[in-house]
Amino acid sequence: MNQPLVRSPHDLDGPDRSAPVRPGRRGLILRSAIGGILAALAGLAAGSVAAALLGTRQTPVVAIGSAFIDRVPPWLKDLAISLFGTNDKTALRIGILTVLLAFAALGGYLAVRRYWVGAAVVIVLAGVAVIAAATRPDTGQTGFVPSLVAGAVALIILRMFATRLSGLLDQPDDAVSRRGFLQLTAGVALGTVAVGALGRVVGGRRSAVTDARAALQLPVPPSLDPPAGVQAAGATPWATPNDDFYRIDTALSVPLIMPADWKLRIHGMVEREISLSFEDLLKRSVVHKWVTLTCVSNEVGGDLIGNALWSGVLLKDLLTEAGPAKDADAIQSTSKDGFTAGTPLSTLLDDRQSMLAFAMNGQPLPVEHGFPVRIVVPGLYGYVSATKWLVDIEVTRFDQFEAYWTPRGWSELGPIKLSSRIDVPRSKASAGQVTVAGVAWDQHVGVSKVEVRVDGGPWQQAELATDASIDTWRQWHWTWDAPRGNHVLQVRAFDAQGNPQIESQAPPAPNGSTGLHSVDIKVG
Ligand SMILES: Nc1nc2c(c(=O)[nH]1)N[C@H]1C(S)=C(S)[C@@H](COP(=O)(O)O)O[C@H]1N2
Ligand SMILES: [Mo]
Repeated sequence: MNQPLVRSPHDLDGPDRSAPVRPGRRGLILRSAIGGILAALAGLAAGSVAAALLGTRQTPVVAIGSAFIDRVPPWLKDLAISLFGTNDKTALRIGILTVLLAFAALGGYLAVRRYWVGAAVVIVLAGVAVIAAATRPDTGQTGFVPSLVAGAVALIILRMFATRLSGLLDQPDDAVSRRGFLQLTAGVALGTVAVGALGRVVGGRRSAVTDARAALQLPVPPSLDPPAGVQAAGATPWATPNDDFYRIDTALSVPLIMPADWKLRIHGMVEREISLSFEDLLKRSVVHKWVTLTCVSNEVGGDLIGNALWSGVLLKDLLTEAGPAKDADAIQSTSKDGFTAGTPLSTLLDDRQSMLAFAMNGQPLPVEHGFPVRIVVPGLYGYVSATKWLVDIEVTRFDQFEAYWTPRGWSELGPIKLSSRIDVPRSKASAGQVTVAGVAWDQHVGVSKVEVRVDGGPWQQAELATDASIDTWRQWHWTWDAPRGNHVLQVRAFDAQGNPQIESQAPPAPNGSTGLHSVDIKVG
């Protein structure tokens, strides 16, 4: 009754523990682990089909991953971004799958000896996924079902493996049991692949949304070309193509919204609630504006920044129509998947042209960038303003709510900090005339000067490219007569009032990194 759970009946008979594991036993361990892993994979495949049929994104892996993302501490999020960049989501999926399968292997090993002990491992794993899915804000009523289905299928298959393999416990070399295991393995593997393929066919929601996106006719900007003179030779392209635009969000699987189903409610401390469909939005007067978006998680010298031509409707117009109460000071914007941002009302009502954007560089918003509608506020980090897959705006007061990142260690307010970056050279150069170039930004304040220095020497003024507006980044370049050897290049910017960039180093949390970008250059 009280023997350790992992012991087999052999152990009870008192085998010599110091004896080398018999080949038959090692084979049993391997087979039982394979059984556990296949049971889990079959469950996951069934869960994906269930998710596709129900039209939910909450497969077991997505459910666990999303719950994980909501709970990870800021330092770990930053570490993930710096290790994996925009691939952090793929890394998380692989990580979760690896952990799940490792536990499943253990479950398989245990189940052969005592089915219910192995089954308990599967039940706990499925239970975690069910709870994770059920506590998501965006799962609706059925989000937990795929995890439930996955758990049930995994249990059934685990039972089949346990039954087949238990024969090998007493007779490790029993040919009939071995053949039974092989047949079951082949059957389950084939079944899993077939069910997985079915899931792909059924999961047509993504293609329905991409088709609807492709079919949209949106107001076209007068020109997609950057204003004249904004590009400095050698620097990053001033206009960031949609495919190269950084992506940061908590959505492990992107919300899929059909434009025809999209509705936005503007409510709360207003005189008149407004409800808008996508069609209503397009009927309103449209603005096109270049705005540089920046992520608060951007490290000094990092690339979580991009500049695009956004098209949309002014929030100022909509909010004025709704009539905010005098003592309201914020909006809380909510995404389809439950993400929220808190934005000062003043930044939406002033002249900076904050907007509900539906297009990016003349294209409907890419699905990953918030299709069909997101917010763009010049001058604020994305986490306090740029809600993608927007579905709700509540006019309120900062003392009435906490947005998504606030209880997770980030400041309530997130104005972008003056910063600058060296784009070229990054590591090597040939002796002689070298173009040093990069970008500087201080959205909605403006950049007035950029300086570069070599090896801690005197600051030298760089040449600034044309300024498109105070809401976009500004490019600069400087010609360096580079001598051979190892050198350190540094850059610093000044804002429109002539204030220099903060030189002391600070990490991204809680409200944006500071410090000067330095690069080590080997001149040969
Ligand atoms: N729905 C939703 N919107 C979101 C986020 C999110 O996690 N969920 N992240 C914000 C953050 S932190 C940033 S920096 C910007 C990034 O926008 P992008 O991915 O289009 O570059 O989106 C903002 N909008
Ligand atoms: Mo961000």
